[in-house]
Amino acid sequence: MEKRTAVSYRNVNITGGFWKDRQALNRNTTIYAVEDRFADTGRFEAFNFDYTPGSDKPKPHFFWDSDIAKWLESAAYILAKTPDKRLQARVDEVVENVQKHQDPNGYFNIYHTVVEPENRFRLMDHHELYCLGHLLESAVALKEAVGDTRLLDCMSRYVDYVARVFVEEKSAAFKVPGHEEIELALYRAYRCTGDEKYRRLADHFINARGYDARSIGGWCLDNYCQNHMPVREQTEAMGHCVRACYLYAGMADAARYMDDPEMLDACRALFDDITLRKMYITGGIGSTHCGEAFTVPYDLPNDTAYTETCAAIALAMFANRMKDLELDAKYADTAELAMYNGILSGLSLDGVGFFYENPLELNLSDRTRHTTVRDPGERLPITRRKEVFDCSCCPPNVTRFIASIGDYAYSADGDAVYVHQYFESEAVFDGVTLKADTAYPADGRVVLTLKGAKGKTLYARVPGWCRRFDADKPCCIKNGYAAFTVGQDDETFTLQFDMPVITVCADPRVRANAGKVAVMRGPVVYCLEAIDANAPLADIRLPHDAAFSLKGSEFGLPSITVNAVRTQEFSVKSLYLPLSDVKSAPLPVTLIPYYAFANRSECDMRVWIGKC
Ligand code: FUB
Ligand code: ZN
Repeated sequence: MEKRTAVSYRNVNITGGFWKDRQALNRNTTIYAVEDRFADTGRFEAFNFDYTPGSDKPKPHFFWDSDIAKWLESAAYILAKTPDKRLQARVDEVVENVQKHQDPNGYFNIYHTVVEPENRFRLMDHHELYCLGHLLESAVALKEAVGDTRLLDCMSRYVDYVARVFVEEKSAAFKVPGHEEIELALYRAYRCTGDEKYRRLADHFINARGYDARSIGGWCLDNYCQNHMPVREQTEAMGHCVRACYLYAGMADAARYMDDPEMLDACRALFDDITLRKMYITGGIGSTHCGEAFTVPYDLPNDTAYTETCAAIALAMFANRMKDLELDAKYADTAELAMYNGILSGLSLDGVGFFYENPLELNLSDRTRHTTVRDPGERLPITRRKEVFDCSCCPPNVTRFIASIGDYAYSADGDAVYVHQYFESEAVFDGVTLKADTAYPADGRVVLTLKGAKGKTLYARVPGWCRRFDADKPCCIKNGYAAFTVGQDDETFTLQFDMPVITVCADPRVRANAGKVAVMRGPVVYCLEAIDANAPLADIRLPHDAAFSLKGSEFGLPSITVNAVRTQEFSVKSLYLPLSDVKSAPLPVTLIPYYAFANRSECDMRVWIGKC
């Protein structure tokens, strides 16, 4: 089995360009904004374990631990690069509280200590193992970032306790977590410490899934938490999208650490099912709010898309693991699509607001179309980002993703160096120093300088969206990567990815996009907002030979102007007219990067636009 080693964000410095700006915003604004909102809502205070029923303190939610854990993990990534007294003080406060309130037997969970202690490991959907997963990830992150092992020591004891309850005594009321996450976290702890106990427990939870007679039950089927069949038999992505992709990421780790080709086959099938049948053009997943879930192939409605920010992050995590198990550019292509579109749209441009759902179409007037029934049972995504949600899983997921985005760029395997993402950056790994000079994705030119790589092969991804690629040195294309022989100790390779504005069609089986096109430039999906078009969006059509121009960079990347076409108002009073009587007129419009929608005003928006 192929096994490349991903280069850690710790060895990659983003030195300029698109992601440097986003990391600065994350470090200077977003991390504090999330901290403040989590403080206002009682999430940090909950770690004092002093809530009592009837007190005026907010009642902890059963997965508040995970919100703070993801915030801690984000803080660790930031602290790895930049000392910060405020972040460090908050990290210390949380870690000391965990040390203080962990049960002598190792158990740690706020809700099931102060609210429902009698139900520890009795309720499959109550996220204790999910919370442990996130705490364990943050513990590993703190150790690796700043050498702080305090939290890992605590979580190591909790893992021992969980192994006792779930593997030795089998005394829990369920066999596998209702919300996956602990699997990938355990493999991560194994990778960091080399301690087999983490790998054994991860293997246990992965292998036990699909055999559990007891499931969440109630309103959802077993596929909601991917417990409908053993994981090696799963070929269709089903159920809650975040749970699914966290599991699939754990399965990719399992394939790697268990050396299990059958598991890898299942991962391949699941990945293809998602990306060929169930993924939005933005890299978002989750076609319905019902169960926050996948539905059936090609069911990708735009205005009711759920496309949770966490789900796009989870997909990127899955893809990022797969790229190191099989050389195929489709994995890094998918991670790239999610990162520039369905993930980034979850964060406002000022760094303090979040979308949980990321629809591809907003129709403000449709929100009031039901005038007769009180509760039509319809649910549309919100149209303005919020600073915090009752269920606020997405904001700290965004902060950790952006702070650790360097994890996605490079891998190595001794004989070769792999470039998966193009970030202006400097990286040192495997005895090699790699410098990438580029304005990508504003521009498709990338200059890679490698020192200490003589005799190795350089694999540089040719993005799936790119139709014309040039390089200044001979290369051959292997599974979407340009392979170059590095002949000198200090060598530069210049790559040019042609990056025109293009219109894209969906597979005709995607009913929602019939007769429509989307506009992309490089990996970035564009959208049309009503404030940039003087006509109802549903009436705007793009000619097949539309001439696009780039304009400014108000949102970090150029906007796109184009002469579209709209229908003129009917000259006679009529709701319907023969097509031959209908007149059209040119209409100049401006498209902006999808990630930037809903930042200037609340207005209609669409990614998929009519074509003519
Ligand atoms: O249940 C924990 C998190 O909250 C899930 O991952 C999200 O989908 C949201 O439901
Ligand atoms: Zn979320």
